[in-house]
Amino acid sequence: MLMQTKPNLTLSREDFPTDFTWGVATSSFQIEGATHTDGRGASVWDTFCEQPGAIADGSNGSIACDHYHRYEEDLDLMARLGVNAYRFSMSWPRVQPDGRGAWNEAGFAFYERLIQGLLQRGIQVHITLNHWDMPQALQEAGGWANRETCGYFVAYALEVARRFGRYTQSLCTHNEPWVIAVLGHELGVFAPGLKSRKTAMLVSHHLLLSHGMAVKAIREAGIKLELGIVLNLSPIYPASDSEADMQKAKIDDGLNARWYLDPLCYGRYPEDVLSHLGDDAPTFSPEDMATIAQPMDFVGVNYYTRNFSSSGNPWDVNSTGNEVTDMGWEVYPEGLTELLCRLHQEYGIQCLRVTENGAAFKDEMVDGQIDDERRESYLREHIRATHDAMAQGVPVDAYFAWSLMDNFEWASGYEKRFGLIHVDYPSLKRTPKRSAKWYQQFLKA
Ligand code: GCO
Repeated sequence: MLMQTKPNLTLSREDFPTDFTWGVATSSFQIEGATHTDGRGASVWDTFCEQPGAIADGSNGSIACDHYHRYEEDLDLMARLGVNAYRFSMSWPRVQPDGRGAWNEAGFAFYERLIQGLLQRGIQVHITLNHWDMPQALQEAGGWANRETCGYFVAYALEVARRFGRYTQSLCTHNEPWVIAVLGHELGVFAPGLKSRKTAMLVSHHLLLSHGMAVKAIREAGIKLELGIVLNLSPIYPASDSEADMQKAKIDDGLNARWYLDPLCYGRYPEDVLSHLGDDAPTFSPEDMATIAQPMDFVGVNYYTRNFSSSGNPWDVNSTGNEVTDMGWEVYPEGLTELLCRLHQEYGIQCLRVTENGAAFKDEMVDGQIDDERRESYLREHIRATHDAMAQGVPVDAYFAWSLMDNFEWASGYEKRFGLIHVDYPSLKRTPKRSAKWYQQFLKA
């Protein structure tokens, strides 16, 4: 179906292929709560939240949205939205408290209830195995900096695929390896809070390697389901046309995007980044690189904004005058179109999914309603940007809004709200916002 761009006209669901997947996304640590319930082990984020000053509002994930107990209500909310897919993550320490050895049947039973609830409502199951909350017990044995963790991850991935593969549309190995490596191990602003670029780059290698090992193992086990990875990709632009800024933008793009896309798609690290890293580059073998480059059924893209690089400040957001969200991220839907086109043209990716897209804005409840027009507009503009890429022949087959509901926004705690559905803390009352009603209407049409 050749799709035509529809400049300035309101897009409707009919402007997309009938089999296009429309979903919402969440992650385990951000919504489940019940961190000490039914045998769940500690994750690195439970430990990180206890570090003084780590979380802006001093909160943690012990309750979050209490999705662990309220999942039926949340499933009904998804069904009322009219989505046909739900992207969520499995808490590794909930099903394997130590990250190796014994499985926790009560943990698997929760995900069984959740998955059956989705299927009963005609909602596709899209699971992420690692959305950052790896078992603390493994961290104490070196975590992702320890190559043995790759093997433990494969055992976990195989167990999940064996138990749930028949019900699952797609299985993503890692959500945003760059965030785990750089924010978690170089800048230390995310769990586990380490500050070593050399460690961060070794972690990124082990995340990519464990991805390839898991994909290979699941395929060799003959378990049929779509396998892929999810990357956070922000197109990076030079803050000016000076040579210094152009060079900075190139290496920042290298560190954020090409360091992951080149091995996954071409089986090699980018030479310019390797030389930029020098002794901080990880050691790796040709066998490692061949393992990483397992063919994938999809690549998920989490898109929020673009970034600018200036030789002075590597993450300087250029003052473009465009609207910014409550995270300080510029609203730039064109960046999503450019990114999707690049991924198809430069990397030949044959199945792309927008696995996260959304915005935090300060929500105000007035007479029991939240009139989040800016979030509605953000979603509408980025759905259009997705359509614009598809009209240029880019193979995108899904869009997941981030997020189903307000939740624990990592180091920002509960201060930043991304949900289509408002969560009142601590009553935990769910209230669909204007954006949820818009998405519902869009999906009904
Ligand atoms: C990410 C994570 C989400 C975040 C969302 C807003 O992409 O960073 O997958 O867990 O909450 O992106 O920052």
